[in-house]
Amino acid sequence: MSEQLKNVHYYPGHMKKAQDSLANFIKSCDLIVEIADARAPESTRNPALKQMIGNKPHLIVLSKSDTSDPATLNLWINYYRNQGTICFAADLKSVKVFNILRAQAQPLIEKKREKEAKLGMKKQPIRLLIMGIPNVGKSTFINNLAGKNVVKAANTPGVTRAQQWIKLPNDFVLLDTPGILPMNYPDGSQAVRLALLGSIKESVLPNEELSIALIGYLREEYPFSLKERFGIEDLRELTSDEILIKIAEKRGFLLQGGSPDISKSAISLIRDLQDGNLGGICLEKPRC
Ligand SMILES: Nc1nc2c(ncn2[C@@H]2O[C@H](COP(=O)(O)OP(=O)(O)OP(=O)(O)O)[C@@H](O)[C@H]2O)c(=O)[nH]1
Ligand SMILES: [Mg+2]
Repeated sequence: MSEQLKNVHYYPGHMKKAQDSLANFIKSCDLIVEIADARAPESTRNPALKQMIGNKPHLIVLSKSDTSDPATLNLWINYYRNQGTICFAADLKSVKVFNILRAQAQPLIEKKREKEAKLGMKKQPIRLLIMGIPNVGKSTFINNLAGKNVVKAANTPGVTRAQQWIKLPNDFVLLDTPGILPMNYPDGSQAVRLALLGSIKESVLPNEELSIALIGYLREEYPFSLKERFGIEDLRELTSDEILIKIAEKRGFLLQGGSPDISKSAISLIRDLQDGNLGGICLEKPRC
């Protein structure tokens, strides 16, 4: 891995501001819903946010399950459940998750209602704080629960820039928050995964190196994805650089003069991963 991929420092000012104000919101909410990407669950969690959660009731939603490898995803769900954390995976774009969430949060809701009854208080809404790194699907999760588009969601990091409370037509109130990245990456491969999945914006890390790293991983763990998507049979005889050239040739990405357009090939491979066109992929496995 090159020095540029190993030493990533990318922590825009708006993230620091968002992280600073998160502490107060954490205090006042009933449940923290942390969204992480089902293709790299642990890499798409921010250690600083994990620490801020403390003992607050906490649930992990692994988004984009439709693009993940089901067998490895199951290992991850069990990994978190074995740690005592409530966790479920979902395709937030096509499966309604309200009932799943309500069932998972039920013990907590009952506890809150009992406390209110004891104090003679009126029922208060259940306050959920939705947090995570950029582009993991926090706003999509909220739109899913609301049953319509109440907040903006798009495949680019940093869409949500400010905290925003959303009232649902039931007992729930949700807080959408801006994505917050880790301040640094002791293990460079985490930054690579975040860039590949679109949580670190495209201009921060070189696409060609990212795509070579991706090819290196896919040829070991998911050779069929490269074979099926691009019709490359002789994977073992090719280097990762040569595979990137082959992808350019197979997709017809050629520069003037006919040589392969590596840059276009790299961007399109990364886009294929992000859009789920390479089949179900997990970029990491739990250490059991
Ligand atoms: N395939 C798939 N795409 C999803 C899913 N959830 C979210 N997305 C897509 O992921 C992209 C990012 O979603 P957002 O909801 O904007 O993510 P966010 O976490 O709010 O991002 P920021 O506000 O930038 O921090 C969008 O293109 C969504 O359509 C899912 O479960 N499956
Ligand atoms: Mg958002």
